[in-house]
Amino acid sequence: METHRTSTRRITGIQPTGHLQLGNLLAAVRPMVAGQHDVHTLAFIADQHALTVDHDPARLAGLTREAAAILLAAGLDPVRCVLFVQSQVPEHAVAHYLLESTATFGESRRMIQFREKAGGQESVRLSLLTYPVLMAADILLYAGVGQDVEVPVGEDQGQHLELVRALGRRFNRRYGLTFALPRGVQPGSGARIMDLAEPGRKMEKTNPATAGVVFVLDPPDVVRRKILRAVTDGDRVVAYDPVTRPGVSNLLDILGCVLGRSATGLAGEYQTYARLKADVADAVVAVLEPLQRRFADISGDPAELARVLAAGSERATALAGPMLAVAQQRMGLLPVAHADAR
Ligand code: AQP
Repeated sequence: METHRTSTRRITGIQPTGHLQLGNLLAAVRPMVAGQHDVHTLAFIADQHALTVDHDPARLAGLTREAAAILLAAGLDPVRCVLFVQSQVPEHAVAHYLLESTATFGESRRMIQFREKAGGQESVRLSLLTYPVLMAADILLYAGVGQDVEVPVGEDQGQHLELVRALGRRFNRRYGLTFALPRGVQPGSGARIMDLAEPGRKMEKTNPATAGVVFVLDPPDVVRRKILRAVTDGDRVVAYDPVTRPGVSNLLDILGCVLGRSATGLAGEYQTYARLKADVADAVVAVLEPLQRRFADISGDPAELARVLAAGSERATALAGPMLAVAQQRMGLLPVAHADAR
């Protein structure tokens, strides 16, 4: 049995909607790896969340394996942590239905991300509306009474976490105390990595304009080129101010995240944008190159990767199964029966 400094559980999901990018790595994956000795870490590839928009099935399967291999290559220890693929633990989908029967249409429709992604389109998948409820299932299945559960959330996920807490609270009130309410925590340094070509928007794996997105598996020369061409501004003084100087501040944030230093402190050390960009490129390549070598080894052995994920889903099922059974029984559903049971 692995021991950790605290009994806290930390739950993080990564959606395989595209190739993982630098923002995912610096703000989600690296802090997860750094914290794995302190807290019980549950990390899953949220492949069902990627079904909420039109997708190519073969690509989704490939991106799911790729994301898992990147987590391992970044240093996630699958013995110390529970690493699994969401759809391989069917308890998530079953608990999703139970919680859908707790949630209301009105509160799901009010989610900002739904309004943004649905954006007035006629044909929107129902799962896009209900995916924050699946997120509630992803978390509450591991949040038994008395359990301390934390969820790293970026600022755009805050509203979803509030919904998770509201549904847990409502379930407890209606059916009896069943779930602990999770806490939201700031992931890593809290820095939001912005697009290098459009520093007014977040770096995103699904952005079709890839010039400003550094993908974790981009070759080093591509990484350098994207960083050296990052949009800054006409002001020649290196200073940290994300509001008025988003481009240069983003470069300082990236460097700060990689080196574990404050972006403001780093600003004082640079006289020119060229020097800053060169150092950011070197620092990012120094993180990505060894990760990419480990990734090549891991993805070169798909049978072993499948075995690691199968072991992870067994461990997740051992935690989620009893929790689901309690929730079902509290709602008045009969326990799963076996014909040969006497
Ligand atoms: N640019 C970013 N800066 C800081 N953190 C980021 N995250 C994502 N982009 C940035 C964090 O990465 C974690 C996993 O994200 P996700 O896969 O669940 O989905 P996301 O937040 O929607 O990530 P993307 O890359 O922006 O994907 P798409 O394009 O699908 O929307 C989360 O902790 C997230 O905050």
